[in-house]
Amino acid sequence: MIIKKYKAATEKDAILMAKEDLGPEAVVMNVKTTKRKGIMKLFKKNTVELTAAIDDNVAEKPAKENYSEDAQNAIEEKINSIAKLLEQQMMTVNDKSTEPNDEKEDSRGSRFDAIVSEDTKESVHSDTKASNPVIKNRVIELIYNQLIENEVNKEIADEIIGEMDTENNNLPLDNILANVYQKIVLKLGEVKPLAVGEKKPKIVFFVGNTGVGKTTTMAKLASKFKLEEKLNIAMLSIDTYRIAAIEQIKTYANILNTPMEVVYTPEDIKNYVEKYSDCDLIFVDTAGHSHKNEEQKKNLKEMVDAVSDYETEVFLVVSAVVKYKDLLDIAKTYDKLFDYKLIFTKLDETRASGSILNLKLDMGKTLSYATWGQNVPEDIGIIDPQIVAKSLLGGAGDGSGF
Ligand SMILES: Nc1nc2c(ncn2[C@@H]2O[C@H](COP(=O)(O)OP(=O)(O)O)[C@@H](O)[C@H]2O)c(=O)[nH]1
Ligand SMILES: [Mg+2]
Repeated sequence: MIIKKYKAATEKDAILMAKEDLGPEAVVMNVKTTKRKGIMKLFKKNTVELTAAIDDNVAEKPAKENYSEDAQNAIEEKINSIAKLLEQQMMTVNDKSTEPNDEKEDSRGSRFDAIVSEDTKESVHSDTKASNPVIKNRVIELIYNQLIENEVNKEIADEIIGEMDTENNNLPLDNILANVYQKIVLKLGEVKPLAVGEKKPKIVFFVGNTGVGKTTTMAKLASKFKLEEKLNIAMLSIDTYRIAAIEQIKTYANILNTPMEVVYTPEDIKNYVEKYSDCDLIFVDTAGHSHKNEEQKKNLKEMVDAVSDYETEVFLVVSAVVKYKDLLDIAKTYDKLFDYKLIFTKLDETRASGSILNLKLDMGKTLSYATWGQNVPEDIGIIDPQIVAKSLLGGAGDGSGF
């Protein structure tokens, strides 16, 4: 694993620097903007500090050379928060308090104290007769259990842990944590939010099963792009199965003061896209139906194909609450129709965010947004692989902040 920091005037420049240095496979892990305050604003521009990483297998240079002090500090910070979570885990594990052991110090100088509490440390030491390899395995086992607890598929958890050098007795504990954390971040890959097209208009479809939050998510994004980015937006609805569905989208369109039309046929969608071709984005809400209904799937594909002359983007909206087997089934079904990016909804209703990692790895699709509530437009954000990784290692509370 190579982790490096880059400073530039803009995020784009920093990404370019990282990709030039580490290669195209480099993954952005963190972006920090330093805003100049007061009179300094006049003299110095804001700077962006970007942390990027690349897997050893992909990188050409050995990791150690590139492990800058800065980057190490950044990992330290993150590990501290993960360590706290692990500490809680340790506390609950197998609290067999036996005689305290004299040999408390870890000769390798690892940050064991930061990872486990004094009590647990003693109980683990006495459990294992101060045998360091066992302690390390115990930590790895805890991390593994945590991944499984958060519903990461067993094969994926095995892969993450299996890639680690568990035999190496000299591996400091914080390295183990940093390693797992980085592996997860890299596996989640580059996250791509919605962006305007090269030409106007770009047509953005929201597809997915009934009740997953397509309309709400579309309203959240429409609101952000209209109010924050001041873009021209139109809304179409092909959800003609329910009167209420059209009313719902009409309400949002009214609030946002955007045009809204109901589409019944592929011919309709073509005409409306033509009509609103001066818009930056045309959002299309689709009917919530079962992914097993062949007729509905055919109709949906016809609608998307009808505007294939334009730049289009499809978001598959999936609920994080749905059990993984069904999610995979849904994702595979839509994959046969068109390419898509993934939006996960209802992260506020589940503590387990494993399906984000599972679906990413099983389908190889790009992740984009996560939503964590019914409030429009607040409860939405671009998926942050760091937060997902942290939540998989310990839990990110109510799901907000993804
Ligand atoms: N808790 C929670 N509820 C949500 C979220 N997104 C949408 N909902 C709710 O889920 C229900 C169905 O949403 P809707 O957008 O109509 O789903 P659609 O059928 O896919 O269009 C509504 O009550 C929404 O308020 C979310 O992120 N968290
Ligand atoms: Mg809907």
